[in-house]
Amino acid sequence: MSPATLPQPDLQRHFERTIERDQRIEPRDWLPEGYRKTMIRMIAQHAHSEIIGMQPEGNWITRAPSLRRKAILLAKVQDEAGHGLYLYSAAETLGADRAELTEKLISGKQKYSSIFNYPTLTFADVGVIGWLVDGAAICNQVPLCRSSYGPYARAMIRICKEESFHQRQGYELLLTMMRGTPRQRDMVQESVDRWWWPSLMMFGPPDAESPHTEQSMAWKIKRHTNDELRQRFVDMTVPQAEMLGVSLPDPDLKWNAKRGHYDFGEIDWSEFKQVVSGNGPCNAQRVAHRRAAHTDGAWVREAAAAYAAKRAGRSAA
Ligand code: FAQ
Repeated sequence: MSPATLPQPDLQRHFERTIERDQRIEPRDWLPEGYRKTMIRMIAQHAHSEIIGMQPEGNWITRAPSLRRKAILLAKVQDEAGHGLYLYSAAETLGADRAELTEKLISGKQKYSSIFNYPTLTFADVGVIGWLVDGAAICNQVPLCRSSYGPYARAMIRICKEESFHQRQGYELLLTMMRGTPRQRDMVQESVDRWWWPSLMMFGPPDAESPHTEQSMAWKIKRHTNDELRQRFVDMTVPQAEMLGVSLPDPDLKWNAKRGHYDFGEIDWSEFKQVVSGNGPCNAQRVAHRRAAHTDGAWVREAAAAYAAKRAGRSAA
């Protein structure tokens, strides 16, 4: 009997066995409603983050200090659009409608990453986003290449390869600035001071306050908890900061030989809650910009739909 024709309890067992054996759940497989909802929420939030995430860096495209930096930045921002598109497609395999997901983003009903609600005040922010924000994204997303939902895991492989390039371009930009004038070095340090704590918040609330982690770990959607990944990011980043010659703005940051990890200070979770609930420095601006772009692009969607209908009519004839 093929899995598709099994009775309900057997379908549930088949789903659980697929997870236990570390095999992938594919779009045509039966899956519990909770799993579908969780995957759509997580993939949509991720897609929205990539799309909204184009704005902070996009702010510097016209003012990049050289043609080379402009070309690199343009390519990076275009990659982010591409990531958004793969991810919306992955959400569609679960029955989500892309137009509805966009509607939820621009009406504030669905979240995107807190990090993109902070302003990019100097060109050093472009480097620091590459180093810290893409660095945190990689740390979070490499394990998601083994996520149990096939289309998401496969999208993540390509996304991670591109994020690694993004991270290196950011680090290279900062290394160049750190070899420059004292003013350039100060600019890098000031930017690191602003982005460090928000980068740690990207991993989500502490495990004890994360409503979804336990179930998502059981379903092997998430492979590590928020706190595990945050610790991994800190451990990975401290030596990179030393190499760069910048300090991280945390007086409690120190190596703990007993734990084999860096200890770090308390994150300001009240700031995180404010940003996630729409009251960060740029939330209103980011969503308004996305809403305006969506409205301005209506004619393109209409033209594309009319063209597709015409072609479909022609091939039917
Ligand atoms: N910001 O129970 P948990 C990027 C929400 S892509 C806003 O821990 P979960 C690339 C969470 O959705 C960055 N909301 O949830 C780039 C949930 O909301 P709900 C995005 C957050 O899902 C780089 C509630 O809090 N990456 O950066 C945040 O198990 C440079 C409770 O949280 C992904 O989306 C947050 N930081 O774990 C682009 C990766 N954290 O719906 C441009 C995939 C949590 O219950 C430039 N996602 N929330 O009200 C994940 O790994 C997970 O969804 C987590 C959250 C870890 C983000």
